[in-house]
Amino acid sequence: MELQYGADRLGKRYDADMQKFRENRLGAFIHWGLYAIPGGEWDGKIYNGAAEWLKAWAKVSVKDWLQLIKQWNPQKFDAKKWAKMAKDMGVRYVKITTKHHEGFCLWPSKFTEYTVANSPYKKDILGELVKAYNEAGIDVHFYFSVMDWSHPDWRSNIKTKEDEAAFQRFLTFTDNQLKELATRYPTVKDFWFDGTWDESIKKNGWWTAHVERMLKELLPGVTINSRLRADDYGKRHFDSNGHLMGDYESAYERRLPDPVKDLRVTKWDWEACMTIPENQWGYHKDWSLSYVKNPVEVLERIVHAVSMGGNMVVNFGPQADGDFRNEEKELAKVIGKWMQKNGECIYACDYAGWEKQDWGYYTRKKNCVYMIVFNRPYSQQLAIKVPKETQITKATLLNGEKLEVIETARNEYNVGVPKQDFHEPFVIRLEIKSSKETANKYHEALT
Ligand code: H79
Repeated sequence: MELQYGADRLGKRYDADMQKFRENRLGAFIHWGLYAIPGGEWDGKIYNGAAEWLKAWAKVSVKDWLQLIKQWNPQKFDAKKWAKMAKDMGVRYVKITTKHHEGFCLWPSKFTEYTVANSPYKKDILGELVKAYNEAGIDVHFYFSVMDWSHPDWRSNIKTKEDEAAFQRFLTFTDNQLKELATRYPTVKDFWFDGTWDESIKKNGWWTAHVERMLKELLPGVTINSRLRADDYGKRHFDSNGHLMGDYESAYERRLPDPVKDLRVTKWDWEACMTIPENQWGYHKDWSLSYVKNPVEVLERIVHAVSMGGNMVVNFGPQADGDFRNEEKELAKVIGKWMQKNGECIYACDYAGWEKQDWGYYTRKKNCVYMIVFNRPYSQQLAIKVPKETQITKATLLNGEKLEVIETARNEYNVGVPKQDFHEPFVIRLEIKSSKETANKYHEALT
């Protein structure tokens, strides 16, 4: 099918910027906006829904909601501390909400009055964060919600001529904000679009293609998520010919592919994002209302994503005072400690192409295949099936300690579990070689 606004490219990008995006593998999301002030509570009532959607749940008017700007004064905010926390956690990039659905901008945008500049705090939060993260060697990605509840010209659908005119004005406003972000903060590596699911955007697929091109002209190498895009027929993420639009798929939100059945995702780049509670992105004062994942559950999702050739972004919702809640600080520390020891199996690693086993996940970097063991077997044997013409030459822990490898059948091995109990998921590094020499000691059964 002939498409004007479909995929710009077939297959993965392999330039240095995309390679860096991919090799980073672990990121943090920061959801920070006015919603951190009420923290899920409006007029004495606590709403269980996502805190950054509180305006919708409590049916607060735009005017009342934006009054919160008068209370935006995060006295404990210290961009350097945030950068240190991210660095200690081992994330290689941070995705920051420049503007969420509410419309409040963390930078002093010239195109709206609803920004940090008009709050008691006044300072350019985004600018401070970009500087601090970059100084810590961490890439900054911008989250940007196209849907903007604060803007009178935003429409969820186009039904009248008036809607059409308003929405075209809205798209121009959005272009201006995006150009502003790209020129004020030229070290930004990625734009991650959200709030693009409405009919109004689906009817203006041309604009999504235009935005991607515009940002890539302003910032060569920048990466863009698939969620921005809609094609000529309003088809999103993947165009009407089934080709991915944007540079990586961003549909995995609070879920992951099936590690056995969904291997098709290894054909393109993708990035998943997750919340620590069931569904809270912005700060919510009561985390007891839903299940909160423990650090090993978070780790498992990180490893699972990398094992299928994806990135994982773990979300944080800082408090209105500029500090992080203790649960998030603690989780970041635990993940960081693990990454410090085991990061070798995450950064720059990819799908290994080996059949998944019940003890955990494989990742791969060149001739090293990593086994990340989440389920320690009572048999004391970790079973492995290798692809044809692959041999395991060595198995070690990351500290170099050798483990026993036994060939058990054609293309099958056991690695003995280490004697020590790590009390956490542990990693085994397999060195492999490809060779056509197949042992002829195995006989196929005639059945
Ligand atoms: O920023 C975080 C969320 O606030 C945002 N994306 C992450 C990263 C997000 N939340 N929900 N969605 C995206 C999907 C939107 C779902 C919707 Fe609805 C279904 C919008 C309209 C119908 C749920 C139900 C929200 C309002 C009604």
